[in-house]
Amino acid sequence: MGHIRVVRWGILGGFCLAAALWLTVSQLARAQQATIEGWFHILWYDGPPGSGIKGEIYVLIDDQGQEYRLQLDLKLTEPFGGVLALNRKRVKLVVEQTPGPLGQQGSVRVLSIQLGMAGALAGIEPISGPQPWVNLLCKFSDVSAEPQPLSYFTGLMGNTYPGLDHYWREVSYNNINIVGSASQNWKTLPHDRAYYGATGSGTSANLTALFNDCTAIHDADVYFPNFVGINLMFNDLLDCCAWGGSRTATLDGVNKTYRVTWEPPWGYQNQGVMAHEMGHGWGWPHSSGAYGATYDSRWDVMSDIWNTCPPTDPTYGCVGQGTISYHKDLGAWIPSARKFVPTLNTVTTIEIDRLNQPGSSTNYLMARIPIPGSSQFYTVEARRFIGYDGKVPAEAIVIHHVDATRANDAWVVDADGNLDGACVIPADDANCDPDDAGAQWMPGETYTDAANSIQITVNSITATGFIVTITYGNPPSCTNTGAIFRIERTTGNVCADGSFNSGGADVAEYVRVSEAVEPGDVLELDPTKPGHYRKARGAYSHLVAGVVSTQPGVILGARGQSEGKVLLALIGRVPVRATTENGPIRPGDLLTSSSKPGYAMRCESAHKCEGAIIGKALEALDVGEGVILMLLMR
Ligand SMILES: [Ca+2]
Ligand SMILES: [Ca+2]
Ligand SMILES: [Ca+2]
Repeated sequence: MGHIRVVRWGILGGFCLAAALWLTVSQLARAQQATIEGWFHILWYDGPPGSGIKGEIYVLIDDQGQEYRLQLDLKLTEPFGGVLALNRKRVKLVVEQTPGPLGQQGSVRVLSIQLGMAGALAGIEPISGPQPWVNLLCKFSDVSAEPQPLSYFTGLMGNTYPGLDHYWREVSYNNINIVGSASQNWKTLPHDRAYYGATGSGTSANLTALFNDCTAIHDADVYFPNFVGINLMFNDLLDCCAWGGSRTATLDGVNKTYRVTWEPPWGYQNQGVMAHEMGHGWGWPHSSGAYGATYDSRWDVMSDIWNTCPPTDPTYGCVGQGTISYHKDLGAWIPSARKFVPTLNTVTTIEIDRLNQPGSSTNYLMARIPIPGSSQFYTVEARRFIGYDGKVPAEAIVIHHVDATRANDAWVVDADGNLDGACVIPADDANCDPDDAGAQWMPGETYTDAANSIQITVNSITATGFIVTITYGNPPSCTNTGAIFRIERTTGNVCADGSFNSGGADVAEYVRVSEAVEPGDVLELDPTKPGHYRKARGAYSHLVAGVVSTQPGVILGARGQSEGKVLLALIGRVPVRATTENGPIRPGDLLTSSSKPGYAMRCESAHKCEGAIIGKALEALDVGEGVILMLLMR
């Protein structure tokens, strides 16, 4: 165990002076706070099948190769855009020592972060071209087993299914390959498992010592700067886990940040684990459902490998599925022309092609929908059974909610789940399964984020993808699409550039009645039954509302049950029952209610029937009762 060396906080005038100012760990206890400087790395650890063990740790590697395991509140990383943005960057940290050791190096708690010069390898960066990795096979001095021969490792990196060169070419759309990768045969480490903290549990493995010694015993045969990544393959268990991430080191006289994985036998004996750990090497985090679990999403090689596994490959065990569009986009493998980003206040229907082995060279591969007023966004992608996606849970549209300020950036959006980050069973808002029907967005289904005015509707399945309509913000209805007649799927709006032409003569609305009525009856509000109408009763009724329609041209309020309702004419021409009890009716006479229920009569002056006018007579009625045409008025 190396002692913790720190620089007294506040004294440091320049990094070049640091060597003279190192203090020992005992002095740190008195100094309380200290500043350390070096390269910030995220290291992800993954337990064997069924263990559910997972997580990530944050380390700082200083220029002497010393590793500090950091206790880091992710809130401190928010100003930088989240912890991924700091990965592999030069940082200066104000820290304080915490009482107990965490891992073999002890632990320091981060109080503040200062981002230094740009990293040698960005945490998030485009990845393209050949990405050669070297496999170093290292035996503990007290374990003689060689779980696989050298030829196995050569095949694992190969370009036939399910070799990792084949895998990464397919998943990256040929943006990358691992041509130039090499494997170095078994050599024996200078120490036994206990020395390296390889206890088979916890996070006790001394990753620094394992890295230093495994690279040292192969140093004579390998020129490390030729490689982007190093897979450290051990012949027995480490601690709980396989590890993936990165490390800054000076090898062959060159200081460089390498993508690194630390593998127990069950790691390299499953292609999917290697794909997952190399994904961490690219800088990708885990993805998951919104339930605080990590290995629950079968949509992503960076989540659940084991449940998509069967049947296993006879040689290479569990074979990984593809990865999600968020991660492919981090690698800049999705051209901007194939990434749909909606404009605020629009409705757009697009075709999204399947994410693995796309069937078209021009369709969208993903939609990225920013959540207004935040750095969060949704991704929308199409998953189909093909190639490495052959065992995803379903052929469906899959939506992720991405927040780079949390540990698992991307969470599956699950209709029968929630977004509160916890699995609470039993609870009607959380079934804790991000692979089921709730997470599979099928034709006819719509995801709605009402708070952010975002709606994603799956319209149909195509030969190689899905048609999806994305409503973003509050689009004006009937936006000009160029079509002269259209029905908007998401809103139900009917839009036409021409006029509406109908055979009917009035506009009517469905209303409830409290008694039987006939077309032509004059109706009034029923004061004894709120929300209902009845035949108008009494002359000059101020409750009059209209006339029961005979043949309406436009009907309002047609949604829902029409039982117990009649059509009340509101505007236009309509036949009405009338009586001459207030004198003969002439065309142009104002009409109001009469003493006979449901009948209209002449109104002798507008003043007298103010508030009680139904309309204007269009036909005459000389004597008695009859039906005449009337123009509705208010
Ligand atoms: Ca060398
Ligand atoms: Ca679910
Ligand atoms: Ca569904």
